[in-house]
Amino acid sequence: MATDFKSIPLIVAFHGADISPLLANWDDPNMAEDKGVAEVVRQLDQACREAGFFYVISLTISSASFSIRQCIVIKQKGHGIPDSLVKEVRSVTRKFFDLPYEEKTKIKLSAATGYRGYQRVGENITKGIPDMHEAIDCYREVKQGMYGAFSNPLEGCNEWPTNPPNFRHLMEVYISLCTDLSRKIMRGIALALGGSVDELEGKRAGDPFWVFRIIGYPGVSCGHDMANSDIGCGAHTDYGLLTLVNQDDDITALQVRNLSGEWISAVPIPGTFVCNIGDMLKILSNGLYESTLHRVINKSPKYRVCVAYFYEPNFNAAIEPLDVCIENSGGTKKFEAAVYGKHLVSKILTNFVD
Ligand SMILES: O=C(O)CCC(=O)C(=O)O
Repeated sequence: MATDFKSIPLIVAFHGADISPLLANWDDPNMAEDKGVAEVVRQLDQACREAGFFYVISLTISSASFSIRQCIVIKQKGHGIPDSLVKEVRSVTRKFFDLPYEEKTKIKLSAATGYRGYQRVGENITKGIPDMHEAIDCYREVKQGMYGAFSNPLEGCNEWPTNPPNFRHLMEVYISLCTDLSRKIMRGIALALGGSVDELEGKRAGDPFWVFRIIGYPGVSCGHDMANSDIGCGAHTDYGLLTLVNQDDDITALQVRNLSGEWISAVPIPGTFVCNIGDMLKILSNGLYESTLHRVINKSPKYRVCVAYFYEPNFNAAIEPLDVCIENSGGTKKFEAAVYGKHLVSKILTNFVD
């Protein structure tokens, strides 16, 4: 259950002041015994219990401009996602959304494309209300008949634009690095929950699905004819395990709801990802961790870009509370098993205007 947090925690594990112990030891079955890893795990646990949101940093501490006391730092040494790539991903995104509508809609999302591709402003809806954003939605490939009938709506390959020319390659490299980083963070979270280091692998998330949203939010001065609402993305929780948000450095728009119902801004911290946990991790943790409600309101006159990577369980995994989490939360199982792919498809089928 989330608390009345007033800011999003930034993880600072003082063993070299970063999460490099976790990244360096991720494939060591005894990594829990490393002091640096233990400190990162402690901070991940606290952040997931208190807020369900935290920042991880991909820069060296000296180049980051924020107060260390506010945050959780995951500094990456070697295995990380270069800051230049993180920025380039936002830059090509901006170039794509700058194109004329006729160009963008060449890769239009529809039921026939497996809900993959471009959607114009107002086409995505949250709880029935149009969102003031445009986006390209991508999913890990689902081949015909791969998981049975329930996955039919998502069958297909992604719709990539040919303009900007390097778009697809860049995004695919980025997705692969996000998958790698998320897997390592999830090993820390598995330990934080009191499980074994590979608790969230194998039949649960050993073959992780992913969702990828490339999003643009018009600024308030854009005069967009659909801008009859200021809600860029309505209040929602994420569906899977862990989200990595790569947001513009100079616009504060993402807000997270605390226990009292106050909206707390996830103020951009250059060189960081905002991370948050999703519905499947809430179930696995038997509610010890919250998939916290969040929304986006771009009050800036500037166009805002965000690229969100979602690390998910195996598509057909039946996700239910871990025994250790049932024990640690009073002994009662609070959630029935949910098949991740069914949860995802049910959400996608209600996310778009007809
Ligand atoms: O734009 C953002 O900062 C977050 C987007 C988001 O919450 C989502 O796509 O689920």
